[in-house]
Amino acid sequence: MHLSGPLSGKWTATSLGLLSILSTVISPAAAVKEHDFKKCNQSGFCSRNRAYADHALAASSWTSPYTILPESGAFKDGQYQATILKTINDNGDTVRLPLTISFLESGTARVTVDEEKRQKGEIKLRHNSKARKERYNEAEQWVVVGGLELDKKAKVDSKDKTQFTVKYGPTSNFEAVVKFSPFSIDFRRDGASQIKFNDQGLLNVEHWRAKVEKAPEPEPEKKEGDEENKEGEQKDEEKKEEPQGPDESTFWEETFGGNTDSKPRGPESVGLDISFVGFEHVYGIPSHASSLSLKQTRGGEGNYEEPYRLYNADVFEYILDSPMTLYGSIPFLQAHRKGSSVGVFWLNAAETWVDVTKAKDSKNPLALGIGAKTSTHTHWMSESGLLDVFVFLGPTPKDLTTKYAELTGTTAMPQEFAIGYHQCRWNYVSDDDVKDVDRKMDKFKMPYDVIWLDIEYTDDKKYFTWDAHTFKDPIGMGEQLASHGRQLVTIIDPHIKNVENYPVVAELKSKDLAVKNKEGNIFEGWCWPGSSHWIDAFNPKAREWWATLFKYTAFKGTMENTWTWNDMNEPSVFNGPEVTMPKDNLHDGNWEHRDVHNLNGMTFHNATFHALKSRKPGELRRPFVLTRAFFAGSQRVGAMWTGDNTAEWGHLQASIPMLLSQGISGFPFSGADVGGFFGNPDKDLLTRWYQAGIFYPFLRAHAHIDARRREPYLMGEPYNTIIAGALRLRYSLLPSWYTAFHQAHVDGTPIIKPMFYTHPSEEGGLAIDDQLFVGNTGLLAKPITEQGKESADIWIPDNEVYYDYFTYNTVPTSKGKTVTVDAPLHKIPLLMRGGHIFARRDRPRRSSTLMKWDDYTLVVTVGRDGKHAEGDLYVDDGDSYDFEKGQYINRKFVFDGSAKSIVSTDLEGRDTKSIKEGDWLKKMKGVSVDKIIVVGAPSGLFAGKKEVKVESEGKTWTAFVEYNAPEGGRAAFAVIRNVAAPVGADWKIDLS
Ligand code: NBV
Repeated sequence: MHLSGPLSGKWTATSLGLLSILSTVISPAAAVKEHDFKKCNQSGFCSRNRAYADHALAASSWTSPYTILPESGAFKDGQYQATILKTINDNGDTVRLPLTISFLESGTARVTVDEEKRQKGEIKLRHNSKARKERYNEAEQWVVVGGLELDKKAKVDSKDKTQFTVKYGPTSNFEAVVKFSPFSIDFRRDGASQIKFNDQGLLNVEHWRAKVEKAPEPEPEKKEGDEENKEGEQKDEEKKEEPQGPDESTFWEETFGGNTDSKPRGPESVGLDISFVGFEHVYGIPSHASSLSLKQTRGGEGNYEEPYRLYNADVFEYILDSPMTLYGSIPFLQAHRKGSSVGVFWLNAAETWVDVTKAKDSKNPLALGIGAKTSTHTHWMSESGLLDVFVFLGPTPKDLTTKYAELTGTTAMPQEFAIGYHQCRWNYVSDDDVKDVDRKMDKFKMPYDVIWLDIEYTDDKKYFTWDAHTFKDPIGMGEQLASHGRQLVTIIDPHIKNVENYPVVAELKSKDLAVKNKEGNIFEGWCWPGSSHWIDAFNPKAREWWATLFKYTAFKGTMENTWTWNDMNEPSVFNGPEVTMPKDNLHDGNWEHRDVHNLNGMTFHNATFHALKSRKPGELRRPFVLTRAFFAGSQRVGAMWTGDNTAEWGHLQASIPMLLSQGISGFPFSGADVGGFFGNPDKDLLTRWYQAGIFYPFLRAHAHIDARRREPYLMGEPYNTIIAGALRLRYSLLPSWYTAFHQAHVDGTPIIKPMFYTHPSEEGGLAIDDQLFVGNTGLLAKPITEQGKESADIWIPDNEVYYDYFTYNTVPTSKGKTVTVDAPLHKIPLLMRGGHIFARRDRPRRSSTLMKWDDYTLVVTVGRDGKHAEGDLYVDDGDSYDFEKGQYINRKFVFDGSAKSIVSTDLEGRDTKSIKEGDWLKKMKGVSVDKIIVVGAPSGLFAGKKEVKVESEGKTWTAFVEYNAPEGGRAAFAVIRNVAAPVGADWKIDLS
């Protein structure tokens, strides 16, 4: 039992007093397995919506009861507003649902369906709840940061009694065909349908209603033999006889695992079918331990039985290959086929499930499916809130990530150290322990930037305090780390220990800043500290107060190199339903937790991000905060990791598609615990995990408190050397990683990219999710994730030339083929695609900070034509916000075989000389591109050459060339040394 660790570990007298209570309360959490989380049929609204779908799809003639009242509609300035009438019974009674379709300048369309506010008194909440009565409509305030300008050029192109068509989009080649009855929308690009809403008639807005107290049903007469088949068959029989209509048993109350959810507003879910016409692959909606290309969810061979679930939860020992929910959610889904990428963003923060099915469309029944295209049908179901969906019509994967980023924001530009290696475990037990690990990493020449402290550093799980016995001198510890440019991260969770003499909880209570229970009193639940309260980070006052706690003067023992880890912010509540908060809890503004659950983690992460920004007046540094729970928009405030994985090969394997999915879903600053959190990896597994981990945008090793110590230097030889080599490879490539982060920051481009993203026209790559490209470097990695495997089969997406990263061997390839690359334990399968230039810093150092002023090496991989390669490099001070004021270097490098040159220019065409240089830019004048390695060097340009001329800023000088002719399978390569070209300036190398 894993929880025995922290309990048996280090408990003081007071906490031991809690122990017996705690162990009974938290033991359910300790045993969390699949069955501790709801299946769709255990969630009232999910099963009602699925039943609705079954009914609609089975009926020979199903008509969706939603109709636009045409006379209610008006189109103005890029927006259509109307009322949808939902017929709710055979008498023809209706409810009114305001509909807004907005066409945005970016070419994105937005469809919002609300429910008309009732007259005061018409709807009474049950239980006298204080919950708000309208549908939750504030998700936008948390998630959307731009891109909402209406497209005034969008116009109604045609209209008749049954439908109208709006033409919109940057080149007016997008159309929305809106049908009145039943209501549906067909989104088309260049005249061809791409996405359809309510085509299957599954739109379902569970309108608010008053609870009708039914007289108890008379007990059915008992007959002999009834007992045996009571549970199963008889219930099924009853169901069959039931009159049509939803199962009302969970309308007003719902119980799961002994917890009852009082549902003061009754049923209020929203559901909609969204079809992707002619698309066989859909991706996204993380986080799930599943493949990148989503599976079908309605059963059948190889398919899931359950919908993908999005309900942020602390899933203990999560299982693989499952649509089960995990710690964070992003309801952004993309569909892709050759020639088209489209997507939808379902902006709803309540519990959400998504069914995915695929079907062949055949217009001609005699065609027997021959030549038919496969379409993917998705069915979205959320428990409450608005129906609010953004539609992206592509046509490329990059268009989708860019437009999505316009709405939800991009990755915050990280501290440069944050993309180095992070050394974590639960727990480093004392400041001496931390200092010792720090020294040993140096001794074994393993670079690292950050060491982490988990919950045991605190005084009895009281955040913002230190255990005075084990962490006697946190500042001394911080200073040792700082002396070689290293950082410390301390964990701060959202549960605040409910105990006497703890000023933090006293203030939380006295200032009334905590989450409330359904009665409106402070919510009390159980977590690591025992009895706890939760800060309500939805409340602006709570966020202001939170910021005061992080000031260096308040959180004593922290300093400029201390940063933060937010765990358990789903939120994890050990004695709560599904290990989280009761849905009828109340947040700021009296919104029910049900409405905002998936946003909760982000609000806490956001509060910490802003708190770190205001630790000291005048200090303007980029914060680093890691979060476990997240939602769309979390990318703006930090990094995430995939939670508590296990030290098994399967988990190593699963990490790659999970992180690729994060990347295409707008939150690329992501990682998985290297080594696996639970259990003990053997040395081969740990080594392979490091070799894979160096391709995670966020690279952190972590281990459970019960796991054996596994700092990489403890592995012995040859493992130590191999792991050190992998870490050094990451460090030498940091300039390229940072450049990729900058791209993500600018426009939402993923940092690591799956094949469908880089090669959208190659059908063979659409389902591949075990290899990746790093940024724009052309580096193609396929980490080994299987035990004992000593080679990798890499799928080649195009007809470019590919070189082995380490040997410069040209791999025999052609488009669509798989090449087998040798990968004994010490070797990482890593190829370089021809046609790229990427930057490295080759001098091994202890931390990224110490590499700050090192010169650069450029690697030029000459393309198959022997003539061309290009790439870029972004550099800034890696710490402040001065980059927002032009204090950065952004270069474009071009190797041109015809012009016989390698040239560096400003990527944005800025006149760099006119930029007023701050200290950092001034100092960067002394930093050069000093070495250039040209792989695939054309002999015509390099053979026999000893020197080349370098010109920059009116001066010329000589650099030295060493040419190596091809040998065996190895490509020709040239090394140009002593280039001494200032990295921030224009320069040219003349190869003539
Ligand atoms: O704080 C302890 C752990 C932490 O190490 C881990 O990374 C988190 O995902 N935390 C969860 C709480 C308990 C885990 C069983």
